[in-house]
Amino acid sequence: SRVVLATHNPHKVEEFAAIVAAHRPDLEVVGYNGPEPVEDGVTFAENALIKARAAAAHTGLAAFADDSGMSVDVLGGAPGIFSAYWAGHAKDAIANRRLLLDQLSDVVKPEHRRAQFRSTIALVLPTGEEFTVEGVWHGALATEERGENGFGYDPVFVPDVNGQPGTLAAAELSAEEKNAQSHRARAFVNLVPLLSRI
Ligand code: ITT
Repeated sequence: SRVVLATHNPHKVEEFAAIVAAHRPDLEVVGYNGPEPVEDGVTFAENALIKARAAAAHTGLAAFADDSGMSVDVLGGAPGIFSAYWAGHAKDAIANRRLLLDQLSDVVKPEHRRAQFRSTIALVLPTGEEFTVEGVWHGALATEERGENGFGYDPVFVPDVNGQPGTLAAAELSAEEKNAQSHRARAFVNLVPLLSRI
């Protein structure tokens, strides 16, 4: 069966290609270059649905989209849905993660630097049926940028290892390591049972 992946972020395309291959190698994932809808929802789920609906309407196929971001406990869950634009109007990943480190510069104790990556995937079927699933990757905000892999906030996020604080930033993990445990991979695992409806 075929499904459209509604994203304009090439890093997400690459990660989903590996994640889908690991869990549903038979699934044909088609890219999406259609118009980008205005993401004016107030939750990850609303924004994921806005993107998936636009792609499903434009293609007539089943479509899924990820809306994701970094949530820092001491900031009340921010940047959250504002992750892509945290430092301004341009999607500037370097400025975004430096601002976040600055905002936490007075927070010294590691247990007060807890943060999560969150992903909500929305699936919209040609019938109009809609579903959302979530994945969370727990960890802490680093005190400095580390590593060259991944994208976005990966250099400033230190994921837990076996439920305990880790030492490596997400950007220091290989793509295989990240895709085995990330918020996006966990959300996709929750999507798998729904894919039988396509
Ligand atoms: P699409 O809407 O086209 O899918 P986008 O990058 O604008 O692409 P979002 O609106 O979901 O996607 O914004 C997600 C932002 O959250 C992203 O730009 C990063 O800053 C951050 N983010 C999400 N997942 C991440 C990950 O796995 N690693 C690092 N940063 C991530």
